[in-house]
Amino acid sequence: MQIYFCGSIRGGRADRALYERIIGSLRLYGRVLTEHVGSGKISERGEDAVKEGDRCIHDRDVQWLMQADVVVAEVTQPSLGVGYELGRAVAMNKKVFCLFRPASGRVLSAMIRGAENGEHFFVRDYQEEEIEKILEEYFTSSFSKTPSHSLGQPR
Ligand code: 6IA
Repeated sequence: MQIYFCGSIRGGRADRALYERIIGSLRLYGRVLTEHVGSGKISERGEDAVKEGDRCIHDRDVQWLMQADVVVAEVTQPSLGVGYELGRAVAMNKKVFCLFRPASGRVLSAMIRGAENGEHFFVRDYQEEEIEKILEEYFTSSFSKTPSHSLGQPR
């Protein structure tokens, strides 16, 4: 199973450590294509991207999105890039699972909350402590997949 994880980069890195935790859990279900989203080396200023160029980043990410079996997004920190990825994922008919923390005090965009359709696109409100359980419930109900600790290796 190939998993595309979305989280804010230039939109702000306040939740980076949580992204790393989510990526660690997602590895129990398959290969995470976008592990860099949780990396402490990537700042929101994005100076490191200059070498590669934004077009390369965009094109590579869209390729990975096409390959993905499922898209999981932490959407609490608003990010244009994450919103764009979700829109592209819907257009590709991908299964999408969005995670939002109401305790942040934010209100999720209607374009994400309102995209929920009970079929391919789900939005789940959660608290940080329950993340592992919520991912397990999602992967079990949508893919009949239980966590496999032998898969839990970085790429
Ligand atoms: O607008 P944002 O930067 O917050 O968009 C974040 C989303 O876009 C993430 O889910 C990533 O999949 C994707 N994305 C944005 N920037 C990059 C990137 N830059 N590398 C890979 N994916 C990216 C290189 C890091 C750079 C900012 C230092």
